[in-house]
Amino acid sequence: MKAALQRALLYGICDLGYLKESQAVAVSRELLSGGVGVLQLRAKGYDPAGLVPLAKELKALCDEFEVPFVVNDHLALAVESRAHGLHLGQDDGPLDPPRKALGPHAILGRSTHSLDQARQALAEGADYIGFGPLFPTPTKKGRPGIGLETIQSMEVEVGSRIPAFCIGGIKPENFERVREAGARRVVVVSHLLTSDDPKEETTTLIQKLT
Ligand code: 3NM
Repeated sequence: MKAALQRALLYGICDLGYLKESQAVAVSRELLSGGVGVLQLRAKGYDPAGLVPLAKELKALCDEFEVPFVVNDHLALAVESRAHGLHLGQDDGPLDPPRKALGPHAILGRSTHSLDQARQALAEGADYIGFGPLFPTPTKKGRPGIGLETIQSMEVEVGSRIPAFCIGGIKPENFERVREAGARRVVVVSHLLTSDDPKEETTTLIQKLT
């Protein structure tokens, strides 16, 4: 799945802050049909033990599309669902334990919030990074936007080595500015999950990234 990760331009998140569990698979299928190149399950505040059946379904769905399935935060859930990868924040510890638990082919991602953190994630062996939030966003409350100024340097130093996905408050209104600032790959959450037609919106955004 690492080759598939390299091809990914738009990273989709099945975020249970926006979707009911009962909608999660159907909406994820739309994102995948529209062309997202990675799918993450994000479920802040949920008991991960209760998410095993959903995670297994999403893993099977991602296999169908040959797209990596990544679990946010919870190593045990990633192991149980045989996810292709795990996404960790700045405070979630080193990458060696999940690497050992998930195996050498697992995809390990790290959230980064500055150029320096992006460099560190590359140095510690992350397979990809998230870089943001570019703009303040209700999806990740309480974080200031880091702006667009450091995207270009981040792309040159880090994005040229591992996939780097800009994230946070990205929507059609600012998409062109984000692209012009140098972003090549993005994560879009609320805009896609609150759209009337997530598949169509996904396709539209991907066209703008190619
Ligand atoms: N992580 P939206 S920003 C999940 O900067 C997440 O690490 C971020 O959602 C980070 O597209 C973010 O709705 C939220 O703004 C992205």
